[in-house]
Amino acid sequence: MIALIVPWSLMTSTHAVTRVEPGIVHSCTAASARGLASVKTMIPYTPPQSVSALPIVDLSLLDESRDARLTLAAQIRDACRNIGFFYVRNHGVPRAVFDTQYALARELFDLPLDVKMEIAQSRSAAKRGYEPAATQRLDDGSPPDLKESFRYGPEPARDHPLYGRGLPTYGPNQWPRGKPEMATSMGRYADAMVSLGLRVMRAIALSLELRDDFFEPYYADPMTTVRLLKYPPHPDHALMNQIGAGAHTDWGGITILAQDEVGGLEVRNVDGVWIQAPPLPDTLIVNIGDLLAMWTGNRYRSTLHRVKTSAARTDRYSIAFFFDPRYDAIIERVPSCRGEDVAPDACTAGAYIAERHRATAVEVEVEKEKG
Ligand SMILES: O=C(O)CCC(=O)C(=O)O
Repeated sequence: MIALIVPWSLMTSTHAVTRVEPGIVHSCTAASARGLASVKTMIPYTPPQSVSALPIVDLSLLDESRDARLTLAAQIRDACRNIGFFYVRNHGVPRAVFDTQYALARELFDLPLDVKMEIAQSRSAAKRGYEPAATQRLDDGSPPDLKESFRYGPEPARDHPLYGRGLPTYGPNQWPRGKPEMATSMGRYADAMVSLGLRVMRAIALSLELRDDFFEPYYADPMTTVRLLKYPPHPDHALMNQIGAGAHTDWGGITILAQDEVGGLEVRNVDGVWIQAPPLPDTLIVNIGDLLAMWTGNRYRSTLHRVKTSAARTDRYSIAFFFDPRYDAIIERVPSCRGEDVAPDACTAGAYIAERHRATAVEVEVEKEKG
């Protein structure tokens, strides 16, 4: 791996992942600055600029010359500061991988409701499984979302210290009965996204004037979720302000989103205007989550977005991949985003994600937990 630039970051050695006792909850406001106050700011805070369309970056530049990598880093830096979203082209994942995954999503969502409810996410402390419509309220000022979803991800080994302790992602997946091939086929998608996620995090590290492998220790054993989403056509019975997915920010490191051709994703720019994020051929959308914003002292924006359901009689499918740091990583400002002024906040990644799950779940009957 090529370490580009960063004489400054090489002078610092404070970015090791801090581990805490598994399961201990750390509040995001309670943690201390741990003696970082004397470090100079490399990347100053600058107010975001208003954009009317999401920028597009070419990820293949990551494998090219030093100048090409610097160009990519600068484009990502601008995108993350201004809107927190960008399209990625030349991401390297073959189209067939997405075709297969969409076909599997259709097959899963087409199952009878009682079969899907056998694998309800409410039965899983690891937050894996099927979520029926109206069981998540991403915008707490609006009615529950119209989408249905299915979450799964790479399964840690059963002797993993965090496995089965009731923590998000560190537990078994739930697969629909009679579909033994689904785990294997969907696993290929997750593998492709993990590889891509690591590449994107390298590009983001460069954009923050850090070594390109800066985030790797945090992602050694990450919280990783693939979420299949199905949005119905906008129903006649929808309540006021009830849409596919209410306005929200994502919670973790980055999200990599594949969407079909229907459209409906909107992102709020700095002027408060909702701009469209339509599907563009052969691209994916990457957006910054709350933890990455925290890592940067909010120089990078974790931006509100929402999904409107279609007025046409069409279902919309999308596949979100949430690539979040390991549960017990303490997230505090990266060296290039520390200032002399304020004590940086810090929190554990897992505690933050667990709290967001709790805060957005609509009250449902919780059956026996599977771990
Ligand atoms: O389906 C989409 O386009 C966005 C999904 C999303 O925002 C989410 O799952 O957090």
